[in-house]
Amino acid sequence: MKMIVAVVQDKDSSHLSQALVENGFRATKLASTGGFLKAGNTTFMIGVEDEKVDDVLAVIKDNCQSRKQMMAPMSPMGGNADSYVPYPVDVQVGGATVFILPVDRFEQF
Ligand code: 2BA
Repeated sequence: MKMIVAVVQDKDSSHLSQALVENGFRATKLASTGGFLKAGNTTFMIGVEDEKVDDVLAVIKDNCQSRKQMMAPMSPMGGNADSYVPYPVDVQVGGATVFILPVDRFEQF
């Protein structure tokens, strides 16, 4: 069994949840925040049998798209001056960042 951890943009999360349910996959959604943009995103935890991993990846790929996101200048006041960006920049945010982890044991009580 594998645990698929997928960080996706909030805009794609409802389509992805619906598609996972329609394809018979179980998932847990966690509200998360990107460390770089400090914007909300959604992290999916999807436990699946090894042979279904590619099917889940296909569903994720079909439902998550890469987009450009504007990163506004951030004031260093009260924040960390090291991360100060004095001008707006476009950042390409990926459709999904996916980690596939081995599961030692799975129990449900
Ligand atoms: P954020 O950390 O908010 O990053 C948003 C986007 O900003 C990233 O898109 C990337 O294009 C850019 N970015 C991130 N760190 C950067 C840096 N140090 N310098 C320049 N540009 C940077 P993605 O790579 O598609 O990542 C989307 C979200 O996926 C991330 O949001 C983060 O929440 C998660 N993520 C990405 N890589 C990760 C990793 N190795 N471990 C854990 N979470 C990760």
